[in-house]
Amino acid sequence: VLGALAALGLVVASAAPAPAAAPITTALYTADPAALVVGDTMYLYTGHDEAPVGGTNFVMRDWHVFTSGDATTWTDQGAKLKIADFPWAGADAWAGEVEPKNGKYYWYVPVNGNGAGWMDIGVAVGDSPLGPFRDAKGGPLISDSTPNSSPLNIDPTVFTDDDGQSYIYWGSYYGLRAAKLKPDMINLDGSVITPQGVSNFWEAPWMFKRNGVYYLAYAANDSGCAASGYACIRYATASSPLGPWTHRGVVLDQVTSTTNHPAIIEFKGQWYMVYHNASSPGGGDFRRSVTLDKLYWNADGTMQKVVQTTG
Ligand code: FUB
Repeated sequence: VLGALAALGLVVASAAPAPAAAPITTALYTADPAALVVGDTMYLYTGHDEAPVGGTNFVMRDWHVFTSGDATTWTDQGAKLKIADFPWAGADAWAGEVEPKNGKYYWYVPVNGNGAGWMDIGVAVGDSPLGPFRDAKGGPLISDSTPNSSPLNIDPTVFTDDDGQSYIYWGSYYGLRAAKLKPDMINLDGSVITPQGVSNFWEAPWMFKRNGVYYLAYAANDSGCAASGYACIRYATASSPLGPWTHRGVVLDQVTSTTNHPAIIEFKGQWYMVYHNASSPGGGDFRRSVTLDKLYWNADGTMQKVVQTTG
């Protein structure tokens, strides 16, 4: 109604400034958030961009953990995991995610395994959300030698259903893959599948469940939602954890960085879209910053498009 009145010139829009789209930190560049709520705390597990100004490639050597009690003020708990924690890996600390299970916390991360292929997925384990974390397996959980794992083994998202079964999704370059995890969380259980119905998947899957419905958000880079070279966040729903999926639309438009990477989570009764952009001072495609905005639901279980706070 207010919008209609404003269109008729009958109300003047409030002059109150929108709250700034504050990055979780300006002390370092962060990317690829994964969110986890434990008790009264939200944990963000992020990548760490260290490319120089003007850099044209990712320089990522470790992952940080940030904590907050109000989703506004964040504390950097430090680099809780680094490439050197995986003796078999050599570079590229890309987008990971932490999953609690069995009283432990499993941190799944893509790394350049220095093997025959390019990227592998490893897993570290710790006894608390802040670790300390150690390599749980002594080698990759997923590598180029895993059947059907091609084209690119990055961006793992792990989801545990109400019956205790855990699933891992991963992939990039239009290749999405999924598999069950064994109860030990460090081995795949059964065959790798290619989930069906995930339109325009590019990378960065994030899976969760709400009101009995499975949700898969992911980065897409088609011209229907993003300029050339950029990504938006699309999502799909399913009635079972391995699909088939039904595409539901765009939940986050493109941002100021070419890449984007979603984490969608409820914290203290409010849902959030956690993502990254290049909007911090000195930022860029390889000097990204994690930020978050509120996410709202429609009555039919679809997500409203997130309004990016621009400050
Ligand atoms: O940060 C490196 C890569 O860029 C991630 O793995 C992708 O999700 C994209 O954000």
